[in-house]
Amino acid sequence: MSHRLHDIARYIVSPQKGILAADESSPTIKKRFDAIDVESTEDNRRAYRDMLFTTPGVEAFVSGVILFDETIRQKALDGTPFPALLAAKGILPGIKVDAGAKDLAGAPGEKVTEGLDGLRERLVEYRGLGAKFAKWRAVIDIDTAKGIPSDYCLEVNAAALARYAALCVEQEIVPIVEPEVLMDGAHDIDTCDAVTERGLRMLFSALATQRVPLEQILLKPNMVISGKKSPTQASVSEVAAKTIACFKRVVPAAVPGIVYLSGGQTEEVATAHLNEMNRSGGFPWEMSFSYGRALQAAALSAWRGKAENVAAGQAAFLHRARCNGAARSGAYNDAMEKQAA
Ligand code: 5MM
Repeated sequence: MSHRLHDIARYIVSPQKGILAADESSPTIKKRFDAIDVESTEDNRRAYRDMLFTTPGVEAFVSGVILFDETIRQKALDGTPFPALLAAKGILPGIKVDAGAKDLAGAPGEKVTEGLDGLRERLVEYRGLGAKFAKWRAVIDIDTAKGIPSDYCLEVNAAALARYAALCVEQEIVPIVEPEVLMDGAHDIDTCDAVTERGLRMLFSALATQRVPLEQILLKPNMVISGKKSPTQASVSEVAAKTIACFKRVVPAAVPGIVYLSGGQTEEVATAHLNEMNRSGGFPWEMSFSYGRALQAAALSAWRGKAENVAAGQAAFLHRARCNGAARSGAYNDAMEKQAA
């Protein structure tokens, strides 16, 4: 077993720390910038990421950042390549290596993530650029009326995630394995629970078939949560209890850490859920965060593309990172939000 990969995975889930997912692809970052009326130019994208990555003190709560292909090649405003700037702060650079979710043939309404062709060669290049870990995201929708997700969709996505993970391990890069069950629908929390369990069973079976050492990966799942349009919204304690119970049924204890995605939860709710899980305890993995929107939303609106707002954007980002750092040990509370306000 590569102790190096296990050590990197363990480092990423160090106490108080988690991951900033800043790997928005070009269409996604455009959507985020449109919302604050900022044009999505290469320079603006660089300035935004520069603001996040140079936030003083954020390294106390962020152990890794997932970058997009463009960003891993960019330099900070002071000329330092972003991976080197992050590494100097003790933050590991990571890279999104999937090519996005595309329509799945023969399965209307379902997706499969592409990007396996040439992946070995791309991993070699990314390792040379400083990447210590990678990320691949499968997107699973729920539409019970249409029988979605099908076993077919879950199986092909699990197989692709496992092939990606095996290649990462071969190339000495920690794979973050992200099977995301979307929270967009009107389904209740028990439906999310059942789909998440079904998907994870297939995923861990595929990982075993493809000889992926579980000690060397991190799992980045959705929480077990009510669909956004569901009339019944589960409480924080129900989400925490059902998420822990679901993962205990299907995620082997050899996996060093579970780093949740936020998936469209508000910033405070995503923090509260993580906090409640860690407060409850009783599971064998580190439970941490790999949030995109739930770490960036306030920072984006404070920044609005203006250099004079950089300090405000950084303060907003540091605040969210600190709250999630506290949630790693169940120490987050309302007072932290009130103090910052
Ligand atoms: C930051 O968003 C990531 C990239 O999304 P696209 O490939 O669609 O541009 C995304 O994969 C992200 O890493 C995860 O979904 C977690 O982000 P959220 O916002 O759900 O915490």
